[in-house]
Amino acid sequence: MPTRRDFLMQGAAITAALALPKRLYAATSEFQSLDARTASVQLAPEGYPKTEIWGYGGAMPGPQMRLQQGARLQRRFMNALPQASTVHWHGVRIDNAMDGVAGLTQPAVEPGQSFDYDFIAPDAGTYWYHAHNRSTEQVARGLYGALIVEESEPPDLDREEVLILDDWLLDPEMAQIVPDFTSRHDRGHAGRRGNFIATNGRHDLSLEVRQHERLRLRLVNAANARIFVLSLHGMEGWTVALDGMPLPRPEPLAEALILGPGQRADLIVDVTAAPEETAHLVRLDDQEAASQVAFTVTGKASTTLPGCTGRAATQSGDGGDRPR
Ligand SMILES: [Cu+2]
Repeated sequence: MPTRRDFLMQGAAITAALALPKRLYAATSEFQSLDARTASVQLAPEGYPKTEIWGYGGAMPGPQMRLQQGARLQRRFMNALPQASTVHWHGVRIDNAMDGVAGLTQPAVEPGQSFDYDFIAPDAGTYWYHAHNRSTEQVARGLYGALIVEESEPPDLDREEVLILDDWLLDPEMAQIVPDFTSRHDRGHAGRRGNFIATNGRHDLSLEVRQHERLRLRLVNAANARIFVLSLHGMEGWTVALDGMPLPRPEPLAEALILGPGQRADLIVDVTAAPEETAHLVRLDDQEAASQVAFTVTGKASTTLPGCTGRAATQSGDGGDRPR
């Protein structure tokens, strides 16, 4: 007759056997997966067909990655695209082996295959990741996302927003991506310029803010060729970092900010527009101003902001309802 001890031992053995495949699985799945695949998204306004894109996680932009300075990022890239691809971590100082440049630092990852990216992010800042095989096609189809490396002592802000600016070349009837990525005309002119401009995949991105709120706007230009010329309306702002590098001192954004393809800029902005008004990140196209992002002012924040440096956070006493 088995003793209680035998039974327990047997139970332990069974548990161990059951645990074995699970443990093996766990050991190989430490990496979060980052898959690239085709997807349909509503890019053009409602009423138009959905646009077929290529996206990380089937989304555009892909998932926002956020980690602390000095932390480790591990992603298993799984390629479910009809083309070989890689992931490049734009601007991050990492080993060549992890830099994701097909044909230079690694072979392109074939459809159905995977590659493990594993690196430490040494510098805080605004970065982005994107495909780096046939980039003119793959980035234009939507393969990118933001990579935010947070500083250990963040500036005194109410909140931040990551804004990825892009333009898309869509056929005007079916709203599908024009599949000629090597047009001689484009090459001989200003590159592949889109006819449909979006922020975070939305042509009408609108965010709610409060008057006197201080935001960090992390801007990324993910377009192939478009140079964004930007200014602020209803907000006062400073450029505090360019391409992930902090500036020696904040620079007042008095005139236009020019953001070329691949570039990033960190702005700190104070909402000056009054409640019920709308502030804007403004895009200047050939002297014409258009709203790139609308900021609807819904109330007042409870502090006044004396300036970008040395924020004293004095109480304004104007009846703001934000918790202090
Ligand atoms: Cu890049």
